[in-house]
Amino acid sequence: MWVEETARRTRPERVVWCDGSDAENESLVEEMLQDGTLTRLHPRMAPGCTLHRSHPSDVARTEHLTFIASREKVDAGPTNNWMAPAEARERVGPLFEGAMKGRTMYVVPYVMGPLGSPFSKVGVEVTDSPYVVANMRIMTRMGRAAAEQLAGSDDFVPGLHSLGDLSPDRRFIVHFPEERTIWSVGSGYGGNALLGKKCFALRIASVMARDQVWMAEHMLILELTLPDGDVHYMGAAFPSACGKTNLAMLVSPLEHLGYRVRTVGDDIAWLRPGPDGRLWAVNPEAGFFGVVPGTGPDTNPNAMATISHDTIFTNVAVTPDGVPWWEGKDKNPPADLIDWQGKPWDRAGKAAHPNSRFTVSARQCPSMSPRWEDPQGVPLSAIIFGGRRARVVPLVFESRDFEHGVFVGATMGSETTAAATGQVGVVRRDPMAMLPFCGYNMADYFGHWLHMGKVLSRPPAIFHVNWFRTGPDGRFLWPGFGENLRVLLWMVDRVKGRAGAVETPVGLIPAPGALNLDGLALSPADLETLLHVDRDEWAAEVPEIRAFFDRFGDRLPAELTKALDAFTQQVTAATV
Ligand code: GTP
Ligand code: SPV
Ligand code: MN
Repeated sequence: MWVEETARRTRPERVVWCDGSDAENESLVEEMLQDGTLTRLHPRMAPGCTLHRSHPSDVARTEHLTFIASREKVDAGPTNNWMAPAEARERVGPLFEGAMKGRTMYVVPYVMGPLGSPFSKVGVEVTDSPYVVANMRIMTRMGRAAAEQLAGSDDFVPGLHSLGDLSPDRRFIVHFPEERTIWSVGSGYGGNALLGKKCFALRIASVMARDQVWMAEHMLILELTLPDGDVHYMGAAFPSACGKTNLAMLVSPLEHLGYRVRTVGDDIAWLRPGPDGRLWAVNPEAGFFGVVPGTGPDTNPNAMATISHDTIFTNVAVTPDGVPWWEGKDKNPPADLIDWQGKPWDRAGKAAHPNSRFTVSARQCPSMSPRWEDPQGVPLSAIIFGGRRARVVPLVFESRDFEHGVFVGATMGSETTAAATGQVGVVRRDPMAMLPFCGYNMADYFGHWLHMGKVLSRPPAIFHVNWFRTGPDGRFLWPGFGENLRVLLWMVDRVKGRAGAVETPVGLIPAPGALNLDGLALSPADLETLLHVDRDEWAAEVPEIRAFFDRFGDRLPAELTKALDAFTQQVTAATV
């Protein structure tokens, strides 16, 4: 009924119910190759790969055009754009009228979460973009399996998507949290258009999670195996383009000693309290929509293997014979490169767009954990928050307890990146890396986190990391990537109660010698800077954090006000 109603409104030339089969995908891809939506890449160097160039004004999420249409403004909260549902019907509704004239409307049923898992949820996206269909097929369990899981029930999240005219002036991504419905028009790009991802699995799911006592988080999930066979799972929330995919696919420099990392998820985690009082994590996605630039054999060899075939590349550069290229793939750009806009590369600007992406099935990733599709999920030993901070924030610190960890997450800041349109490199508060993704009032979201801490009898330890601290010359002080393992090992040792830590105003940092740096060429001076907690620098952060908290008025949980007061005291009080 919903599909019929949508078709009456958007008036497509035909309606196609997607089954997700190979044959269906092949004919879709063929169509897109014909009309130029896709270009086939080099048959030997990039077998099964295609390139899509999006409209140059449609290359990243547009947060200023993303709305929560709750009935009451206060339920969207001060950090979301709010649009009254009636206004959405008046302003956005007409953009769908006849929007699919002359186009095909695809009906895409999909499951978020492993098939058959009690925690999985069904969505149905209606879209006029075959590129979206091809991406959804990789990113979710799409087609017949989803229709089967739905099995005649009406318990699904409807998402209506149309490319419209791709003009940012007529672009809206609107979420109706009470109706659990999504409308997106005017963009074909990633998080704006693949409605299962940020729109459903984070914004709508966060509302469901609040009501049903679970959590929907912008987190990777990784598995860490120790030499004695002990296995630990960790969830890490970093803002967009701040290192989730890379950490999830980390190749251990100490693999020969039995320290190994495997991947469960790289972007989103659905977390539930288990009967054992621990927090259990499921990756609702089936693929990766990952940042391409910076992905190379030295930084992320697992991703390189994953995207070596059957991958959709969006907005990368290519050689004339169709070999994809991007900054960070290797040292020397090949001759005669064609840039992400399809023009000869002038070598002045970037060849690949800084937010160019790969879409690829998780099954192609050599580091997937055998438990990545476990219907019950995996139990978390630790949660890691992190941001991109050139200054102030140390490499790693541990919160004193879960409640303090919520304060650490609620106050985290990060420099903006190319994953969203707007200025890049500006520090903003991005609590739990959820600023653009929380579907309700963030003050209530903080309250929900605090509540979860009480529900869990064995809550995960909470840490904060920063891989991006720089020296005066602008160079990253920490080698990052695979070497981040060393920080994970300290965390596990802390969880097991066998690593030393030192109190600072922000939390506990590794005691001298507690970080395993064997075989790492890191100067003692750089290590000292990396772990340094400067009271004056942190004191300078306080007014901004306080101003951020003030936006929530009396809706902010009292625990957080108290924690900020205590923190302020610690960084401003005279030392003895
Ligand atoms: P989204 O998909 O937007 O949510 O991003 P993400 O959090 O998965 O970020 P990703 O892992 O794709 O990394 C983004 C950029 O940061 C890439 O260019 C990486 O090369 C770079 N990066 C990731 N990890 C590290 C690190 O440990 N050190 C440094 N210096 N750069 C890193
Ligand atoms: C992000 O921006 O956090 C992403 C990419 O993971 S997108 O799917 O566009 O949201
Ligand atoms: Mn993301």
